[in-house]
Amino acid sequence: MQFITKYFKNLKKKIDELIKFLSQFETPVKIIKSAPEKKDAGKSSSEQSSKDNIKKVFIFGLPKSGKSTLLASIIKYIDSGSESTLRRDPLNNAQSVALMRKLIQSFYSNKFPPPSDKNCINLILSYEKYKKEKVKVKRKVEVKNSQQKPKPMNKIVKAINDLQIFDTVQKEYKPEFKEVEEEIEKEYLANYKFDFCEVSGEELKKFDFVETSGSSLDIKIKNFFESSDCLIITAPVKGSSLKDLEFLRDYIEYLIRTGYKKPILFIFTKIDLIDSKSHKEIEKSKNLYRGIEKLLNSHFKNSIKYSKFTVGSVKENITKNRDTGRVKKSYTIEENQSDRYIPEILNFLEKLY
Ligand SMILES: Nc1nc2c(ncn2[C@@H]2O[C@H](COP(=O)(O)OP(=O)(O)O)[C@@H](O)[C@H]2O)c(=O)[nH]1
Ligand SMILES: [Mg+2]
Repeated sequence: MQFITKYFKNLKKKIDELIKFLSQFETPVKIIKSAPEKKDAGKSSSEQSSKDNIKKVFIFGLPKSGKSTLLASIIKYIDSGSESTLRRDPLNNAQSVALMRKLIQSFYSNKFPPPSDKNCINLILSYEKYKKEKVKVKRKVEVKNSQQKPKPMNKIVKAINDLQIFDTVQKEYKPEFKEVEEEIEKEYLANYKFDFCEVSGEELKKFDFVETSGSSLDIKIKNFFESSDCLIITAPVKGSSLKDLEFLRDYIEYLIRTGYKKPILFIFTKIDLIDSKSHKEIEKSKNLYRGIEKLLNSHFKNSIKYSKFTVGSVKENITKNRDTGRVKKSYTIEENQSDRYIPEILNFLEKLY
């Protein structure tokens, strides 16, 4: 008798617990949303740390070789393109933002950027874009198990099981896992920040140790050059004088002598000036740089890339001064096609990250 009383007491206790458990289902069910996956979750640590890392780009090119036009085209491409967003930072880079405005304004009215008289223009170009990256991830997958996987229990059955009132406890299922590696594509927001240093013609000449012996390069420019992450050389396919080419050649000798190790992008500019169908014209322009190319290829074989660029088609405007009778030539952009050439250049720059 005592045993039966104890049994029923126990059973009552268990049923009370069961009722208590079931009563919680009367309260409204809360849905907790998991936090959205961060877009940059797939970033590798090197990318994370380089987020604010600014890459220095030294642009070397003789006066009027198209350096400013190239910079204006890069800004325009980023500003008007659908895949990237130009970021300005007027609080930290007021000068840069002012210059950017000037370049964009002249460019959108089909004018070439105004020449600069400063010894070096620093243009901080910052932009972001979504990038896809293939990453390898390790994942656990269940190995086929001889033991049968139990059907998912509903909460009530599980509660009864847990309370162990009845003898119906299901055998514990122990799945076996193995680790597999697979490649997945992750999207992340990449930040790029470049500091372009475009040196004025006068300052650039100070690289010419033959002509200006004794005069030294501005220390800021020298430091920038020495700490640069890459070098862009602009070389027009037409219109360079023999003196210009000699100077460029000596600059390359200077790079070899000082052991420049960073990536170099050699851009043939103003390619609209030669007829792409004329074999003779192409050969003539190739001949201009043949010696320079040979020198570059033998000494910077693994770090040099070549590219080409044009702003598009250019219109020559001739105005005659009524009083003096002097003729003045000016150029405007007829059709801006620079966007075509920028992705290759940006690809080179983004690889620095
Ligand atoms: N035909 C042609 N002329 C260009 C092109 N880019 C620049 N120019 C001309 O070259 C001049 C100098 O260009 P700029 O970019 O200021 O050269 P920088 O002195 O090296 O900065 C411009 O005013 C234009 O007249 C181009 O792609 N095609
Ligand atoms: Mg310029």
